[in-house]
Amino acid sequence: MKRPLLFLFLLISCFSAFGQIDRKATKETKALYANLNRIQKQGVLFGHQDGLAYGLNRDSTRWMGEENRSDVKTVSGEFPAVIGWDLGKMEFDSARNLDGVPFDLMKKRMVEHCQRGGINTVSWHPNNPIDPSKTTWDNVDSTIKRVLNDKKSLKVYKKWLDKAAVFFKSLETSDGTLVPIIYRPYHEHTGSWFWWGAGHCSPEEYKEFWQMTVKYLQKKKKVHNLLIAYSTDRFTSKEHYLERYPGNEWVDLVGFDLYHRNAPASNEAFKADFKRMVTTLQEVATENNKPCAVTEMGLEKVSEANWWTDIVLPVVQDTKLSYFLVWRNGRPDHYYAPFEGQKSAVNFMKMIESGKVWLERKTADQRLYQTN
Ligand code: BMA
Repeated sequence: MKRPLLFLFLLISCFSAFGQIDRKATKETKALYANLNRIQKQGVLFGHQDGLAYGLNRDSTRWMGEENRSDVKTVSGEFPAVIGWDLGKMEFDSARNLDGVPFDLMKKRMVEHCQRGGINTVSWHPNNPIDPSKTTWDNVDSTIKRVLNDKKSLKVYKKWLDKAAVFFKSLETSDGTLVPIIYRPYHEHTGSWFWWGAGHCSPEEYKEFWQMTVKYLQKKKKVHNLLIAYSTDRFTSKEHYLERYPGNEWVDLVGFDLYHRNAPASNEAFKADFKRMVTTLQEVATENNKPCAVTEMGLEKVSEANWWTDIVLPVVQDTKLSYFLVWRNGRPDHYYAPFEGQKSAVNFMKMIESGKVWLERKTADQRLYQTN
């Protein structure tokens, strides 16, 4: 290769290695991607699923839809840095998602959160496109294969994607700027509890389905405010983690989901597993030039009073992780973040006071949507 050509080639590969996959992404989406890379190792952002939509009161009754409220804010004085949302039931034009969050409210809170400088991430637990009466958890075998090969099912599936595309493109701030979203499709696929899980499709089918989906949203529907996140469930090795990886041109951020169950008996085993998986994830992130995150985690009812500083902080601090997100405060027997009076609330603040885990203020200071 001639010198100038070689230089051009190196320049292009350098840009493609560090840029996000959608070349046409909005300025703010590109900035978010660049800033996620820039702030690596400065701090890990704290995230909470549905954290701006509902939660629990001191007496464990539920609240929903209040302005300016989040359980983390009641405990700490600030909102979480990252908020997770789910599109489940959007496929049926339902007014509320699968966990009862009105889509109108979701949209409003997403925009507000972005305007304050926080990050929104979206998952989707859709019903089954082969038989829409079956939920995400109904394990209809070979769904992906059938969607890919059957025109009618593909049409149903694309109609669902159309709805998500309309939603993503409607997320606008008051000055008309699109809200960047970390979109995390077909998660926990190393497990088999969802129709896209490992037991129901081959690695090749999963990859093809992923690529078709991302291509449809970005190229056909021209959704340009997405960073695409790949997130497995538990994995045993780097090879296992990458078995269904669709490729660097189809993924912006790498992550995994991992829940802590059976505490306290499992505390040490969980910590060791969590550490091992974070280490592997960082290797994958470094080798593929991607930011990384723990896209879902938690201990139900945060039943260990010192969970945050004994188990979480030692593993997440001083890593490349962009964020970790705990699951929703859905019911008195199903919650993952502290709320007023909850037994881990004091310890949660201790984690925040370490300065290693950031809530919204420190995150907003980084001006993630601006090019620095
Ligand atoms: C699960 C539980 C369910 C919920 C689902 C999707 O972990 O929280 O109650 O419907 O996630 O958000």
